[in-house]
Amino acid sequence: RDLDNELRAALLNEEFRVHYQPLVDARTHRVVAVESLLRWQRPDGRDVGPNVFIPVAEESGLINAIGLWVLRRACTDALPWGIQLSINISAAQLRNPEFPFQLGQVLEETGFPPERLELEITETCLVLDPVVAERSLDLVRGLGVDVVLDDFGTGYASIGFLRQFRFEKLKLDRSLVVDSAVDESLRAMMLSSISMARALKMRVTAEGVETEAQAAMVRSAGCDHIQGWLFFAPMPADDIPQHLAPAL
Ligand code: G
Ligand code: G
Ligand code: MN
Ligand code: NA
Repeated sequence: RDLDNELRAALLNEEFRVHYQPLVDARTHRVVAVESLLRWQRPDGRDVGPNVFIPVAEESGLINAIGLWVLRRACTDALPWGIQLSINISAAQLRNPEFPFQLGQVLEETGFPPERLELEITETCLVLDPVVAERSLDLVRGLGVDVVLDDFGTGYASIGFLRQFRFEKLKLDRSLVVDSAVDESLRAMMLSSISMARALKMRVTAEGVETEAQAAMVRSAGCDHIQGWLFFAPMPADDIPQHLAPAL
């Protein structure tokens, strides 16, 4: 309750920031996309992580207002960068029948090209209310926006699930990447996940890559994109342009 009131105030007082973590092409190491990651610094100077405050905002429904703010901020910041923008979306947002229309409005307002936008969702978004979720995703795709399954390898996502929702992209969770580098049988599972994704025409990102060995492994496994501290940590918007390839 207290935290929820603080979050309401934080939104009004503009205490939220959006940071961006670059994703690189697995072969060329060029920056091809950024993922937006929400940050909150309280007036007392303490940073509170999204793992702490997002669940609270989901519980109260405030996530809808916060999420809309993130969409506007991220589309505005990333417009001149000319690369893909990936934004995390909560289950509560996807269940909000207004969401696809709000998204359409933000695209129109900001002029952000829909084909450069990707929404990251987790399987819990979809299993709670698959009928509503599927309808929202259809509307989102109707706008020209891609859908990414985040945190793959931590839950229960099955072949049937992947066939049903037809994600454009899959993000292999950090735990799968890290453990595969040291465990042969897990590596075999990761390789077959990637083959399966390819068969379903999905692109694959490996998350949480921190070492050269992990990067080499996920590249040879066939991942398209790599995200992780080995290349870049999340950073403020102002720091992104210096990492982009010069326009031709
Ligand atoms: O960047 P960090 O490791 O602190 O992020 C922690 C978690 O918070 C991640 O699971 C990420 O998906 C989630 N998260 C970060 N930003 C947002 C956001 O804008 N909206 C939602 N719904 N989740 C976010
Ligand atoms: O759940 P989601 O995949 O949206 O969140 C990604 C989270 O992982 C973010 O909080 C981000 O800050 C964090 N992250 C990104 N790269 C690395 C990394 O190389 N190592 C670790 N430990 N965390 C990372
Ligand atoms: Mn994510
Ligand atoms: Na993840």
